Amino acid sequence: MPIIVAAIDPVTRIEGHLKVDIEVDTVGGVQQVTGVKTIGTLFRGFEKVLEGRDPRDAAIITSRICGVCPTSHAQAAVLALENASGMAVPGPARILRNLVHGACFLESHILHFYLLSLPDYIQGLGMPPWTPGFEMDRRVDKATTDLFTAHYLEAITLRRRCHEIGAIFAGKLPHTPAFIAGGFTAVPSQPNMDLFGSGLNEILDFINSRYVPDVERLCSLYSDYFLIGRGYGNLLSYGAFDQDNTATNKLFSTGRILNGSGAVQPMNAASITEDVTHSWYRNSDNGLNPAIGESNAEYPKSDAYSWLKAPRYAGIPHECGPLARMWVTGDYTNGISVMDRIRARSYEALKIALAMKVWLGELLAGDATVTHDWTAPQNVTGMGLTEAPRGALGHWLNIGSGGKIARYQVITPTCWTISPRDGANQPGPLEQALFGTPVANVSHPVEALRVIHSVDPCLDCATHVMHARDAHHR
Ligand code: NFE
Repeated sequence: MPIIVAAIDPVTRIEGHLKVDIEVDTVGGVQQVTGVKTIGTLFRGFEKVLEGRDPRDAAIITSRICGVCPTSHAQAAVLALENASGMAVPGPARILRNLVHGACFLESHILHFYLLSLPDYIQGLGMPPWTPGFEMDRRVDKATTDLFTAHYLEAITLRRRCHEIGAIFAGKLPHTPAFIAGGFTAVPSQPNMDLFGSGLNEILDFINSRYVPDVERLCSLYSDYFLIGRGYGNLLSYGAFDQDNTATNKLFSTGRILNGSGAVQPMNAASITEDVTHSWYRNSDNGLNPAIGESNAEYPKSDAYSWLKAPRYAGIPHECGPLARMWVTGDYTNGISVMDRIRARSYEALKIALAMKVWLGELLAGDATVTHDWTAPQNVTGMGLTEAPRGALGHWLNIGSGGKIARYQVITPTCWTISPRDGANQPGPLEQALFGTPVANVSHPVEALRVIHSVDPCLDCATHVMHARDAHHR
């Protein structure tokens, strides 16, 4: 049978602009994905925007990279500044950051399951955004569909509650101004802590009574998806949510898993490089560690097909995200697949919400020791590693002799997971996960879409700016 080529362009129900080209052929009697390219269609350019600016602007500006994980960018930026000056933040600042950052994770995970993934499986309401959609194997009966749909509508309110409780301390969400180098801008008060606590209880109740049971329902209806979309099985976590001021006791551990098994491997940021062989960046900047990284666009460029670079750890592709975090931390080791990613994300939401209750209990009303003064050091480098809802997030910066940003590099989770091929011709993690995915109807490749959505792509985080005169997808 000839190879059939399909483009999912744009992939909908993600953040940002992603195109996925797939080739489908019949192998061993099964029609399946035999070739794939994941294509980031926009240039991000925030690195260039930051050059020459006051380092304290970094948290405010990089938050604008994305509306879904802005708090994670603020956190990575202030960590990079504090790392550059060798500063630790006061305990209450660490807790307040955790609470706001946690609220961001809960909002994003609820969004992912109900609004972005669920329409790949159930009929829903006969109206946009449920229609138009791919034809698919509907396995959910009417009563269960009605239940899912009712919870979908509740999820919209609960997402708002997540932003509301975060904004109690953050001032506003998304794009909080409260994360500053040296600490946090708000002092907790008893009424604010009570308000946060009651909102958090409401969200925790939704996670316990709706989100986790709904995920289990979907897992049992589509249990074949525990065997689809595995990929390399290489998992990466930078770790996040400091539980004390040691910087080693984190809710999510730091480390890596290779090929889905074995002991947790160390993670040393010196082993991270960005390959640009198949990316629209200058080949002369190939393979740099982000501490000395460059983002110089080169378009057109032969053999290039994405605006995402290809981050590699010791040359090896890794996926990141909730499954990686939960695995490295020892909380989830069932498997690596579409359904495992969805299930680990829901368990992670529960773990974070419960941890937030503990952190809230550690705050003292009126404790005003929330920040230290931060003055820009000169001729230093800094690195801020944290986790965003979609996985490992890193900011690297150099501060020059004038106390201004001389260099800035961002590697987002989506850059890891949705990277293109590298110089060794190794596919990116999502590309690898798509190989072998069975596709029943190539005009409606919903099976591929389920694999894509399981990693929750955010191309906003990965790529950004388009030229108005030249804005078509490639
Ligand atoms: Ni735009 Fe983001 C997260 C970051 S993904 S959502 O989570 O950083 O690359």
